[in-house]
Amino acid sequence: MHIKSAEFIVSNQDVAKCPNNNIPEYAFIGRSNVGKSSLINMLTERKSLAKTSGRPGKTQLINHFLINKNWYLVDLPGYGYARVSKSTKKVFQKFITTYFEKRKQLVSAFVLVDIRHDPQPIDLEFMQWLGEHMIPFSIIFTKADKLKPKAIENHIESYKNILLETWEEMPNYFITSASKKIGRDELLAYIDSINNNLNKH
Ligand SMILES: Nc1nc2c(ncn2[C@@H]2O[C@H](COP(=O)(O)OP(=O)(O)O)[C@@H](O)[C@H]2O)c(=O)[nH]1
Ligand SMILES: [Mg+2]
Repeated sequence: MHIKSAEFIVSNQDVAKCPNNNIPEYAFIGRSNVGKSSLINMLTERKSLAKTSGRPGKTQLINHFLINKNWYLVDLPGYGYARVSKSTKKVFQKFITTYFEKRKQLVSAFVLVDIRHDPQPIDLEFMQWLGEHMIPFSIIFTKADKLKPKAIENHIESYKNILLETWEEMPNYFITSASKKIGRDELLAYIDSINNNLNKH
């Protein structure tokens, strides 16, 4: 997919105020600092469409970007657990879960995880939550330039083994690097193929 245009449309915390039309959308989410802004800028070939920064947890907004005037790239805030008073129950921030529960235009989520790290409970729990809510997702491993090919292979293998303890099969995944532009073509082709299928129906 060639990116002809990438426009910022709107930011807000209220799912009800997200664009009200039938354009398919793809949501990017992960812990702060995972490389989400960098990946979005790499995909769209825009230097600062999504602001990158070393300061975690700054963005707490749902950001809609319109790509090629035919799909939305949605930049979600880094997730964390919400504090629920008098309870040790772990729940994700309300506006993130509300977004996924309510957003009919959502085609698929992309859950970003740093390829250097072992599976983190919060990432696994979030994937579990998506699964329970029947929300399709792919995993995007970020910062692949930080590891050698063999280490990437080993890491994916052990990640797979842990996921297979709860999943029947390994979710779809992509290996990416924003700095080396790895995985860009694969990811865009994947989104393109889904969009083309949607148009057929
Ligand atoms: N080596 C390397 N560093 C990256 C990559 N992507 C992001 N980073 C760095 O990771 C930090 C967090 O990136 P950012 O995109 O702001 O993460 P976000 O908080 O998830 O939006 C920054 O210091 C980036 O320069 C990558 O592909 N390779
Ligand atoms: Mg960011």
